Amino acid sequence: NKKGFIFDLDGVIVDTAKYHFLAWKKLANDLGIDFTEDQNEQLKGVSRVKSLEKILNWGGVSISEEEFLQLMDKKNTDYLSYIETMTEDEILVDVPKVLNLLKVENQGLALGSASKNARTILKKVELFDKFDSIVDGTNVTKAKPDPEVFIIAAENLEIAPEKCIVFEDSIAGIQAANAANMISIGIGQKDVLSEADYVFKDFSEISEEFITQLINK
Ligand code: B16
Ligand code: MG
Repeated sequence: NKKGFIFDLDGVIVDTAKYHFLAWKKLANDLGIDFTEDQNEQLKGVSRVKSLEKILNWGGVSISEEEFLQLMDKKNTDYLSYIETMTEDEILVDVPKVLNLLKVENQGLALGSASKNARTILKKVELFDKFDSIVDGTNVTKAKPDPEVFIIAAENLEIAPEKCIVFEDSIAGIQAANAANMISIGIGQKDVLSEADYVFKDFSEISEEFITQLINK
């Protein structure tokens, strides 16, 4: 009884949102645009291009295509300087426990992230070798809520979408999982992730029994 378990990265495995926040805030402020934690929330699961478009929109600022590309580059260089300092201490609570359990149970394990830096981050926190397949922002053409990222992950695992389970912290990601016909598990707040099949605050709330039930479903 083999299922595919697909994990989002930012907000599920590690909290890189705080580094995205610092880098986007610096960029926005340099352009004279305010940037709040609340706005950062709205960028979760959203691609780099879409994020910059949103920030410019909020500030009512328009720039040339060339400057747009330069700013994206600058943001990423700044973001990577934070990633550089990451260690396995930054893996979110009980993630290794769940990954190890799934491994022991011989389940398919994949990463499904919008980030183009996913592989770098997984290496920093020493989880790169845990996944049978890694699908990230460099492998997709359509961003979440489009299901592409999760569909490719299922294909790579050679497991039908209906037999896949997705862990996601963003609304767009839950919508993508639902559109892919997969079981969606929200990691975060129930009121925010109301479209998910199940919601847990974090992995410490997910019991071994629950995982076993998912495997045997
Ligand atoms: P990058 P996820 C997403 O990661 C982040 O939630 C989102 O805030 C970010 O803009 C996006 O990756 C792109 O990241 O600039 O590194 O390519 O949650 O899909 O793992
Ligand atoms: Mg996320």
